Amino acid sequence: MTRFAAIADLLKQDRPGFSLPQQLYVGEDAYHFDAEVMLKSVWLYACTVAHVKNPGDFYLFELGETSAIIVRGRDGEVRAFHNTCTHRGAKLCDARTGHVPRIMCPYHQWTFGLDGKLLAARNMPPEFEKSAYGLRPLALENVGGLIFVCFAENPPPIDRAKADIAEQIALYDLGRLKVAVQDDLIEPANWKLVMENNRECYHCDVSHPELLKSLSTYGFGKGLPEDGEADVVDDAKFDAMLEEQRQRWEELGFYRDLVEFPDGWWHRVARLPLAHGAVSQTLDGKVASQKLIWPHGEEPTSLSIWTQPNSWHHFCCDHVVTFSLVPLGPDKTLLRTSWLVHEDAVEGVDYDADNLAAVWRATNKQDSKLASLNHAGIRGDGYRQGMYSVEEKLVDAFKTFYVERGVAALAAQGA
Ligand code: 3BY
Ligand code: FES
Ligand code: FE
Repeated sequence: MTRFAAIADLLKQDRPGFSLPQQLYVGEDAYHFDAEVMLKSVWLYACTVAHVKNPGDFYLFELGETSAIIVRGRDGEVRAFHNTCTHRGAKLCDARTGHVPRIMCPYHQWTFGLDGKLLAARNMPPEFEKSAYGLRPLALENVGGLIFVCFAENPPPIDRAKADIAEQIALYDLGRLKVAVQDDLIEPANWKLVMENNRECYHCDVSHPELLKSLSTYGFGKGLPEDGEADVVDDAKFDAMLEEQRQRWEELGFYRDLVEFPDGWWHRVARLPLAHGAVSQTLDGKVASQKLIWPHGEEPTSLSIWTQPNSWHHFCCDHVVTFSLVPLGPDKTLLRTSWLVHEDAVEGVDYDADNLAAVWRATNKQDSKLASLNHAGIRGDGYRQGMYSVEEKLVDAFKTFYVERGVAALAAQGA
């Protein structure tokens, strides 16, 4: 009987097209399973290259009790290491981000290079081999500037996702951007409910007035709102408009077909028209930063990427907004949102930080409330697995990914 035998039973109760059994959302064991087993078996989105822009910049990515240091080396490479000293195990970095010339343990000052090599350890016996005590590396992939890490010894393949994502975001050149604003929002809901909420716009009309000024809900089962019209237009009209847009994108050389969670993979990549003629995801639809990051001028479309199981990203012509999520407890989730602008953009001159963040700051708050209500309702005796609408097929895709990877991770553990 493994520690998570009860979880295995719950995973078996999954029904295609329906939400999960209660205890997978609210149970203490499910949280431990997610943080210690399931999420450690897959690639997780941590940050962008702009979060560790210069050699010596580091960024912590933490899941449960495990902490990773993501650090840029002198050679420009971004690497990840366990945030645990190879002497007696002290946590090396406590600060969430920072800049260091090398990594020095606060306990007995063992000192490591930015490439993880042990450089100095005082008074060790003669047989001690420094080369055997470098920091323990973690799998890291730089996907066109988006940094993914995996806590597994044998990470799943990532090549298809790299090909689909890296090529499409190359034009936005994340290496030239800087993090202008970063918000940490702790949501009182299970992380899977925060993710499910992100994967549908069934709730958008009523809850997201700010977001709907620019976001097209097409791709979530609805048409594109047009100026002065109601939010939903018929599919044929939308498809014709999309076709016209696509021809223009193709001529500019940046159109690729929608990539929608290809079999066995975990990413969705979509260029979508913005609504109401907006050129950025802002309150007034205008650019938030005057220094564009996109080579073709103001652009009424955005490129969006959603990855299982913990991220989504929107690329506009003037800024990028990127979201990384980790569970902190059964009913506690950290959503970190970062807004990136051109590295030369000057705050107060080229952009106003509050204006840049306004749409998604409001949207995150609204979604947090919805996810917490979702969690609260599921906790009660009245909850039964509920049927997803046709506008929630991407919720089902997330949930199915969770169940399949959960089952596989349990099987691998038993082996
Ligand atoms: O745009 C997003 O990332 C998600 C998808 C639909 C609703 N939403 C806010
Ligand atoms: Fe790090 Fe001793 S635990 S130097
Ligand atoms: Fe929402």
